[in-house]
Amino acid sequence: MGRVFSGAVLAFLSPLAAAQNQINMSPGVTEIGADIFELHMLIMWICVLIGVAVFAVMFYSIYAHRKSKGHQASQFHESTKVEVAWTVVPFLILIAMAVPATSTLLEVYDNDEAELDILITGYQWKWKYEYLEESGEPVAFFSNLVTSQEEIYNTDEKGDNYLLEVDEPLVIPTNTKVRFLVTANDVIHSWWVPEIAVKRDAIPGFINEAWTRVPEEGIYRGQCTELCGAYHGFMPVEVHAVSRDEFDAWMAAKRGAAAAQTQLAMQTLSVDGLMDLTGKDDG
Ligand SMILES: [Cu+2]
Repeated sequence: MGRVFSGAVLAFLSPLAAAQNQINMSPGVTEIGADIFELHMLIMWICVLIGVAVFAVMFYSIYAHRKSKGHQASQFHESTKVEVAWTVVPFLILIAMAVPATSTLLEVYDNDEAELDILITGYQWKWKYEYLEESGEPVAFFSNLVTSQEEIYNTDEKGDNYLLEVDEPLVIPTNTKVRFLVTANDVIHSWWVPEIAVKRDAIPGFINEAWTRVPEEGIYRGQCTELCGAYHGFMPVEVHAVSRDEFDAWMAAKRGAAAAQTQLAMQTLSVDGLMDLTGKDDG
């Protein structure tokens, strides 16, 4: 019922949609994002209707029953009927709002049966992404802002992705349920990518969960959305959603690079170890 209602309202407002989306939240590209958007519109229109009805009655009463026309204040103190009405009516309205809100929330928090788990850690002021998989070389990397200091401080000409571009984006496969485990290493951050309907606080010592299933390939951008210090505005999120094949190829390349690095580290270690044994590292 909620969907039909908000759908009708949306259709009625469609000529305004373009202008409206400049200030309204975005439904994004995911199914869950569309559900959240519908819920938001439904609740907003219920609030608008209540506001219009209450103010209409109030303004009418003030005008039509004004003292200068000889009206007296009516006495309804301790009226059981009125008291029951103003308790029961809001109660029913709240129940009507709680039903769609709860069903959407249950969907948002349904983190089960994810096909890919990614640990996201907030740092002052960058993000770390770790792909949690049972087998294979672990893949983990930091994602840093790449907007130049020159562009930030010395020019008024800002690029299209000003402060929203990173050196290593998070890569996820499309049409796959991806679960994010969100935490932080220093202070509270928040990982937010509106188009894929994920916004979760990153709190040191806690792991919060979120998930998405992105149907379309594309680049989705977001930001840290919890004031986390001087460079809070300089830790963007960039998510690349790619086809499964492309993702597998990317993962294989990342694993290869990670393996090479591990090998290099082992070699360095063993050389150091040898030097320790022979005592030749003192000079
Ligand atoms: Cu932050």
